[in-house]
Amino acid sequence: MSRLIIVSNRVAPISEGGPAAGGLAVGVYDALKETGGMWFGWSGDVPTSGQPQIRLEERGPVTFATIGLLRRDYDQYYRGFSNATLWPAFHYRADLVQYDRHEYAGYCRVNAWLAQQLVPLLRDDDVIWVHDYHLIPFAQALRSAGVKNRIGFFLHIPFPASQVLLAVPPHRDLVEALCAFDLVGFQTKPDLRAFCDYVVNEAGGTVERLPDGVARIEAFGQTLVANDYPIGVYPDEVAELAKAGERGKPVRTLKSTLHGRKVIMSVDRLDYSKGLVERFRAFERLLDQHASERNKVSFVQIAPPTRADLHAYQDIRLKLEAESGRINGRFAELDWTPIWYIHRQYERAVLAALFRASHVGYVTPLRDGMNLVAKEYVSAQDPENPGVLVLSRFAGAAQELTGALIVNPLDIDGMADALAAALTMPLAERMARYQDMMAQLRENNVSVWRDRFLRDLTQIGERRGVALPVAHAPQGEARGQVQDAR
Ligand code: GDG
Repeated sequence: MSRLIIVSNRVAPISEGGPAAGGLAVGVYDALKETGGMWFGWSGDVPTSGQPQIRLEERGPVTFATIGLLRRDYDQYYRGFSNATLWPAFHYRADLVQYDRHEYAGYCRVNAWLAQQLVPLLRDDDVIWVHDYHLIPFAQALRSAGVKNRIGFFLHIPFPASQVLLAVPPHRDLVEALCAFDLVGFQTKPDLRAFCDYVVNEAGGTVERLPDGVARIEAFGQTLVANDYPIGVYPDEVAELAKAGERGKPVRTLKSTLHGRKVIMSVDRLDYSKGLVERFRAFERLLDQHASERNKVSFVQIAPPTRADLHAYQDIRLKLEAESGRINGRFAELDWTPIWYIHRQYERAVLAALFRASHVGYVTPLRDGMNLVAKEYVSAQDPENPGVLVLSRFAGAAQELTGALIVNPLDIDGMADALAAALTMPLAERMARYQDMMAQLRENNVSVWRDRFLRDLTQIGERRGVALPVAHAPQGEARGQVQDAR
């Protein structure tokens, strides 16, 4: 069997309880710990002198291969082009996009350098799976170094509509770089459609839907395939963690402090894409317009810090501190704090137990590739007395978790009404919604995600080599048109 090589910007430090905050790390680690293989990427260190050297560490079936980044590389590749240009653009925040051509040059340089570091570690039959927006030029870089292996790419964040992508000056180079992979995977069908739309309408390429639903793309002189692969969790594992923590200290503390009040729970990296300000305001609106909920419910927002050296992240932090202070000042009583805003990280097991102890999971990003918290919240519930998920329509997870109360995070009144409905929902309806979502989560767990992607990647020779007949395509579906996925 071929060895699996995972490449991601950051190789997450793994503690006993799994990786710390960050969806990619959680999903990738869950996938890799079963197959074994190598995980290659940045160690998180920024050495101040000397050339960074690769460090290899074996842990069970996984080899961690990590390397530091020099300060200039960190600034240009990671903090600059990846997180100040691509992240906001891909989350539809063209207003926050900052672009500097030196940073883009640094982004390409670091991709090439990382690829050169990986090459000596590769074997001929390795399957290489590259993750996320930091590493879009990685396949081009490996190919220039002579690597012939199969190389797949999975984008964890949304792929934006063409008109938004055009805000990133080197948009064409980026899509051309994506086309150098053998397989490109997206979280949802709308992301896949947006990519195909760019290929056809901006790059003059062609898209054919193969009988099994995969898109066969020709563009920039390359042939590749693309599809949607919604990432999952291990719902039963999360449920066990949550159950085990039911009588643990964090849950006991929460319950004794709340004196029987209900809990609305949110957990997000502190990121402007997660819609936290709108969420705080909708909770305020709930207290305004549903006065019976005052002093009956608290909203707990856990938001571990992330990318704190970027302006946009300092701004969102200040805004949230101001909003939570203002709302608490307005409604708090001697015995009741409406919003608990906690700017720190917790262990995975503690989070699972807190999810189970709360009545509403409040997950309302403005844009999100998938959102694993939504899936973890549902998984953690007590099947006999489950909580209700309130979920943004702009999270990829909303495509699957149709048993949630789906909201538009810009509609503050609508979100307040959904919270009120969630807090008063009868048990029978909560159970029906929970069962529906749990069935979906079990059917598409994280190993299904991994296996579907790797199966398609290993079949690529057949798909790319000869143009497979589009035998079942209905008449009129000419090449060059974007056809709907499956
Ligand atoms: C990206 C995409 C996509 C959060 N706080 C703590 C903690 N977490 C864990 C959660 C969850 C993960 O981090 C966050 O995952 P999300 O999916 O919600 O969001 P992103 O980090 O933005 O992830 C996203 C994902 O990649 C996977 O493809 O779903 O759309 O943006 O697992 O539980 N974990 C711990 N302590 C915390 O305080 N241990």
